[in-house]
Amino acid sequence: KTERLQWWNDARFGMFIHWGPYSQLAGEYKGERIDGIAEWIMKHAKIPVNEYRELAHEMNPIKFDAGKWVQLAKATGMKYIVITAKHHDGFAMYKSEVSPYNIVDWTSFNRDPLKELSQACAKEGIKFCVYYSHREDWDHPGGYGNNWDYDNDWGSHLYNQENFRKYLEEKAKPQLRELLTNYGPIGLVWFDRGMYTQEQGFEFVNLLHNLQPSILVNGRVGNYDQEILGDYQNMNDNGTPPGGIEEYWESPQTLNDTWGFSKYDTNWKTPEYVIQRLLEIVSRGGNYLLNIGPKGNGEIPDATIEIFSKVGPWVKRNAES
Ligand code: FUL
Repeated sequence: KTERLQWWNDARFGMFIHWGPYSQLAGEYKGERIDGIAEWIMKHAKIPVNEYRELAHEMNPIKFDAGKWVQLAKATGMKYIVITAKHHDGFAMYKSEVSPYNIVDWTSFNRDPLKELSQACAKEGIKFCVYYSHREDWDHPGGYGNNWDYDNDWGSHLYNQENFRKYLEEKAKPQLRELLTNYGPIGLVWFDRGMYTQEQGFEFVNLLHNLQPSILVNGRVGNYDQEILGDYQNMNDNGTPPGGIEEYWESPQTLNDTWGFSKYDTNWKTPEYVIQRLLEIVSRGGNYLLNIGPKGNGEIPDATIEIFSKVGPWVKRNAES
């Protein structure tokens, strides 16, 4: 384990990227501002699944430039990139044979952004990693959270073990197999929101290790009430622990108040704030996974570039060996 974790432990600073059809909605639905984290807009605005599917057809990120994204990470001193291959909305941001609900088959974009990013990362010496929402899937009938009875809480009371198993076997696992087969070596897979049972979590860890033995798995793969599965521990969203902890750990944080792009969220952190977090986290032995939310058209918000352009030189001067 220590050996597998070496690159990650040396890295300290990574770029998280939340990007999907929600980015294009940008915190607005039918002309109305929708509050809350923008990648959750489907839930927050109660968008019916068919309507969300229609909206997803429109995604066409013609300004997407993998080279630029990876350059930005590199210039900011980040050593790995974790991009949403599939978030809770169930939409795959890569060419998938498992379901046509993916950026290549569902939109007119006709390019596979993950392929381009993985290649740009390989070229620049940045570790390419993917986020995959393994439990939550609001599009598949068996996925967690897929309860369109919006007047009720959409939580686990409607969870049906049989349908969920179907979702795991016919979507989540096959998609991870694709990701681990078609994109070269992947540094780590970032799972989210835990699993029902520890056994189900193990199934994912094993699947990954069979395909790429040196891959890392983040700390949100298993059942949250049990011992942490995966290679390291994740802090809560935007959370730093009060003191150092013994285990390897990583703090996912975002640059404003949302992960996916929202045109309404301009509550940007300052470069000083980012540098302070970096110092705080690194001095306590952790990794800082800092999120950006590119726009639906593939552009990175100016404010993000501006902040990173101040952080990068500081990191280069003071923190990189
Ligand atoms: C959370 C997710 O529900 C958010 O949308 C985001 O991806 C964050 C990093 O993790 O649990």
